[in-house]
Amino acid sequence: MVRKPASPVTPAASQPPEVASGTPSATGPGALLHRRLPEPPAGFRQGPLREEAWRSPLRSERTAALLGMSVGIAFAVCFVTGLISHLIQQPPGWFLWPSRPVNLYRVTQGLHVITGFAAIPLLLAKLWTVYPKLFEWPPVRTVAHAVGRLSLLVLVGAAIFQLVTGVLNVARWYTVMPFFFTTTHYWTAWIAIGAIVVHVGSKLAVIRLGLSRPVDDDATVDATVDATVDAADDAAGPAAESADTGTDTDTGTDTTTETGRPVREPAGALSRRGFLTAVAVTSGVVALTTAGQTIPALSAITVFGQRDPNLGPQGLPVNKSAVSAGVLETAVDPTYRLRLDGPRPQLLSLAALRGMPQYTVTLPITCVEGWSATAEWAGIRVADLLDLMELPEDGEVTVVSLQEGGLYSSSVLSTQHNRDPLTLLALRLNGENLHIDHGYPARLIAPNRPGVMQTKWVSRIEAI
Ligand SMILES: Nc1nc2c(c(=O)[nH]1)N[C@H]1C(S)=C(S)[C@@H](COP(=O)(O)O)O[C@H]1N2
Ligand SMILES: [Mo]
Repeated sequence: MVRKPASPVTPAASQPPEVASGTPSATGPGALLHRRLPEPPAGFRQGPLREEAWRSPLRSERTAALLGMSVGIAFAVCFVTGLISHLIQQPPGWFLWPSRPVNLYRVTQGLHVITGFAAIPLLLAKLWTVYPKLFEWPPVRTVAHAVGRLSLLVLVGAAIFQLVTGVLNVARWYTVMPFFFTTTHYWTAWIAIGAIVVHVGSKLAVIRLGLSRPVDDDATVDATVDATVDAADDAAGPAAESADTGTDTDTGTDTTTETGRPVREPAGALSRRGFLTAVAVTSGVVALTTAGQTIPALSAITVFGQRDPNLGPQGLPVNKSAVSAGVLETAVDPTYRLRLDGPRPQLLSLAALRGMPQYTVTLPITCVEGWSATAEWAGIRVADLLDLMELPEDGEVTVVSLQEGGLYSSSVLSTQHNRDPLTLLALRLNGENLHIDHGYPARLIAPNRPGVMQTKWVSRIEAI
């Protein structure tokens, strides 16, 4: 039970200001939270629960804090970029997404997927660094301690869930997800980010001290951190109390001897610096080999990207084919008419559409799954069609597909996008008539918009 001596504890750490001033009183509601719970029989303390079971010097507060910080930053980037993607697709009244710069969504969504993939090795390393805490003894010290451990379960569960479902979605492996990916991934993101904020808040003292020393200087920092945190954590007793197991944070104390001097690592063993470097390199390699699906210069080394942005009919990937959308016949029906449902309804044949002024734009398709590819599109300005149907300047429209049912068979074109001169009802792609899988006879292409909102096989434009 005596995990460490009082000797390495600095006077400041053994009397931290938090303990002196701000601890719950012995009678307040805090007292219940911090009352010691009875310890389970010592006989249960076997196997991984043994005191000496976890000895790797690679597990220190310092490595845990650095890895935690990188996981935190990665999740923050994923959260913000994911939130942007969600808001664009389901915009509340206050949210206006601009049509320029044309590649902005490509950057935010590319970052979302690349960062998510790069976070996998970081999270694995972080979990490896801290998982001995699963076996801390006693399993629960106080009610507050038990609540803290439960909240970690939520944090780890939500974080793993986000990375796993994100990868499954990019891999388009929906059969193993018995829920609707988009909604679930969105709400779990809030749980994950909330749990991260709570976790960081509760560990600030450890994190600050853990980060304040060089990586390989493991002499007294861990013990100091432990003492401080134990004291703050565990107001029931004095900081250096020998009965305090301090297992909350001291997975790295194994390198501290009774006198607080570091144990020498055997020559040739992986150092902490080496461990962190290996993790960083792995994460970087994953990022680079994912990024090729959206950064053309890296496409040759794409391993984790599911799409080569150059592969597919007319040099562009296809997500939903004409066959799977059930439009094989309707799309090539000679009686096809584009219906404009507005103040002045119109029916336009393909020949009529081809007879209107044609424009050429260079714009990317940016799939939410992270791949994107730039192409040259030619067709009619949507603004011209809106004028034809006499839609008011501030009017919005829904673009509807020949495809019946399906989540992406229609999309809303907001005022920011529908009058933009780059927003086309495209008839041609890279110099040819649209391939049927790219939306023949006509598809929407607008700047700075998720792929799911670039509706293919358009049959109707409808005023809202
Ligand atoms: N009608 C319809 N349009 C659609 C879809 C769809 O399922 N149905 N998928 C969208 C998605 S998810 C993407 S990424 C783009 C891909 O366009 P592309 O196949 O021409 O590359 O089309 C979009 N347009
Ligand atoms: Mo997509």
